[in-house]
Amino acid sequence: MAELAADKHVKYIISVEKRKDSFENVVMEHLRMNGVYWGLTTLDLLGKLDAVDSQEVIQWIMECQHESGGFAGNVGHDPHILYTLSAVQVLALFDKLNVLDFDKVANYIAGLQNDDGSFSGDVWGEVDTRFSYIAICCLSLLHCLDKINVEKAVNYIVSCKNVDGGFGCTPGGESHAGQIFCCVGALALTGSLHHVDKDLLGWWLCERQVKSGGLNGRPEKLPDVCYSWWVLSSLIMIDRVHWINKDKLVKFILNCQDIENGGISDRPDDAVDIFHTYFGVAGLSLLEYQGLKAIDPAYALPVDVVNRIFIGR
Ligand code: GRG
Ligand code: ZN
Repeated sequence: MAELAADKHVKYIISVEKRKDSFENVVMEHLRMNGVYWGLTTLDLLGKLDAVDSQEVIQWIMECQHESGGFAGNVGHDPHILYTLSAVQVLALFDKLNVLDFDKVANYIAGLQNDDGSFSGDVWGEVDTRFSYIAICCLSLLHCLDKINVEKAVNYIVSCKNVDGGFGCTPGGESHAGQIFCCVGALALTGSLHHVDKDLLGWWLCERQVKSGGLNGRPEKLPDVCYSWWVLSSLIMIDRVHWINKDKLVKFILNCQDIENGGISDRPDDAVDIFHTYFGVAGLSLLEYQGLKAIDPAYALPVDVVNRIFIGR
């Protein structure tokens, strides 16, 4: 069986970071903050975070902060809750959360909570359980959950629960593995997992494994490496990860590697990208693949980074 081409993936991630005019970087211009989070978290899981100049990254992150306290995807763009979480996560990787004015960032996020407990992504008002997770994860990392109405936030998420045990993006929305990660993650971070029917949801999630060993995001859909993150992290949070065949999933992920040039794709023989490289490596980390740092399924950060924040060194 193929092994994880760790060194090749490190080279691939660093080269994407450097080639500012590459196709991948041009299409990702506006969401660069998110791409930097995926890339650097993967490097850290591979034990190679020191291959990047942290000073340079931190300075660029701070240039992306808006006067509202939120962060944009790149310098000169508008702030959004997603890029704000990515900025906080990257600073956490570098142990540099102290450069932040916690109140300012937390007030930006708290300002996006709506009367029904839901969260908007930015001033334009789109509502989605993705943003509930992001708000809760970010505020938790900043020790500022008291800035929002957690009870209402939890009730909104529970209102997005479906009869199949899964969750959608708004009440009545179809269950989707990405949305399930967000809702289960937010419930885990607020100590509210009792709202989840673990057996029912665990059954739905483990049925995502198809013949090839890969996982899909909804019934009848194709498998995709990214669901190794969305599905697996959810199964771990509800203690049902033993309901899938781990060996077959490891094989599926390893089969999606570009062994020559590095990087991981969504499914075998497709083109690699930075997102699926993260999802593949993070998935293998959740599967306890040897040589990788462990990743926290709720914070989506290496476990040592989370421990540093909550229990100190
Ligand atoms: C820090 C890990 C972390 C996440 C931040 C952005 C976010 C919070 C969560 C996104 C959750 C989500 C909705 C993921 C799903 C993304 C995805 C693969 C969507 C594709 O959906 P379809 O319907 O594809 O186009 P399928 O696979 O169903 O054919
Ligand atoms: Zn995908």
